[in-house]
Amino acid sequence: MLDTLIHLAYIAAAALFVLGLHRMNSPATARSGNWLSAVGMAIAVGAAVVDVATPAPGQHVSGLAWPIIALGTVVGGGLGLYTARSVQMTAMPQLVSLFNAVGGGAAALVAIEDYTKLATAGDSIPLETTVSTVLGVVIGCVTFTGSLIASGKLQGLVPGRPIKFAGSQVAIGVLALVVVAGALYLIFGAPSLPILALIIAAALTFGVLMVLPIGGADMPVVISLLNSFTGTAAAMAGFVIGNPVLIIAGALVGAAGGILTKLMADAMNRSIVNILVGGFGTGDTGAGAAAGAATGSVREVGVDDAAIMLAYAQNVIVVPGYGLAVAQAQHNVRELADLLESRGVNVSYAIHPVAGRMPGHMNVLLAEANVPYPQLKEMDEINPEFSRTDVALVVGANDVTNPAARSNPSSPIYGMPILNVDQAQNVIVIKRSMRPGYAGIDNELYTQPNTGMLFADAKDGLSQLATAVKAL
Ligand code: TAP
Repeated sequence: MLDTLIHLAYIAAAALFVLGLHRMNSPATARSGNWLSAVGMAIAVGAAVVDVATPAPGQHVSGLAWPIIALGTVVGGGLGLYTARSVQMTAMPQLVSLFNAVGGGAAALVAIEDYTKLATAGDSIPLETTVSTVLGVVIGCVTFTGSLIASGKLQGLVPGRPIKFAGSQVAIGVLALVVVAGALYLIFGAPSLPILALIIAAALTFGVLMVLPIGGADMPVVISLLNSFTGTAAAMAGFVIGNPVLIIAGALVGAAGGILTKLMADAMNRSIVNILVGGFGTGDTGAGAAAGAATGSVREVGVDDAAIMLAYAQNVIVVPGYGLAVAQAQHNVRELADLLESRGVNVSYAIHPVAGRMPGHMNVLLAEANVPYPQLKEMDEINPEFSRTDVALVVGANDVTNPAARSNPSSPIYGMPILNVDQAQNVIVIKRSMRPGYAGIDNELYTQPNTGMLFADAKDGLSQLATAVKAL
């Protein structure tokens, strides 16, 4: 009876995970989706605790199980709550990466513990257990160290530039061979703890060497890929210990992370392999960016002229990008938009899928400033609107507005879908200088005759515009 209840609780938890994930489809329902998933997780943890507390006849549960579960819940839950509440929005990618590391490491530990128990008992280990164990250990260990390096790169603890050394490719190849050979030995040969230890060491080193050569600015894609690995490792751990909810949750994370990785790569018109081995992007906005200052005739626009253009427009599209996040100017853009709307201007926001440095970066920022969701338009929806728009106000966005992606086959971003900002009647660009963005290339938009550059920090520029609009 209790067993049935526990399984029903697992099914309810799995259903809540699926529903929660579905509600993440739109910013309007994402918060409730998060809550549903959290309730699902609480149910799953509760059911697992009851499961441990009521061992089957003949099954021995250590007296230490309860104190360890209680300690884990208090320490893990407390740390999770504290970090989630205190983290800066811009530091979210590195926090997600740390959580990935913890998830991957935990999945590997579960598999290692189970295998060690079976191997030391001297019994023969069923093939399916060995396969799940080996996969769980390998994926979990690669995710653990890979995610720590990714997090370190984003936090500035590890240099963001691609780090390569002589023979690093060979070393990666040798480690991969060691992992595969060791896995085959365990699957088809006798149980062996030294071979398991060798696989663990090789997989941990592989994770480090896999992520070091990737540029810091590509880390969000790498983190999404590692997130997908975490899910897969957790699903494997679920197979090892026979826990259905771990299998389902792990498979959901694995699939969702994989799809997100593919979507991000597509939105940058790059393959996942190119991201992993391409060494693209410096990861630092300073030195690399300064290298390619744009040439051509640039027209500057003053704050007062820009304010007049905006205030007397019928339609304005705001195009936010990474610079908006750097300047933390989300509240200022909202204030300016409110002022314009009070004058009868239609304002909407064009959201490019990879604007900023993490998935949903612009949605999260604008939601923080309570910008109404219906004003946020996805790229495919807003692109036909630009040619009917009086003013496109670009705030700290660069690559995602570069017409070279459409017209210049030799451009590194050629083929990347962009926002058709250049088709608006007038374009106002707020940025601090002519320095390029993440891709390190000039933007043809800035030399178009209908573009006016307003050189300023996004926060300052927007608040000066708001003051000027108020004065009209
Ligand atoms: P970027 O092309 O990186 O351009 C950002 C611009 O913001 C820079 O040119 C910079 O110019 C300006 N800026 C920086 N700080 C500013 C401030 N305080 N005030 C005003 N402007 C400021 O950004 P984007 O258009 O959002 O494109 C994102 C890029 O990142 C794409 O190339 C994309 O492929 C890449 N990427 C995105 C993701 C995800 S998931 N979002 C993941 C990996 C890579 P100044 O220095 O002159 O001010």
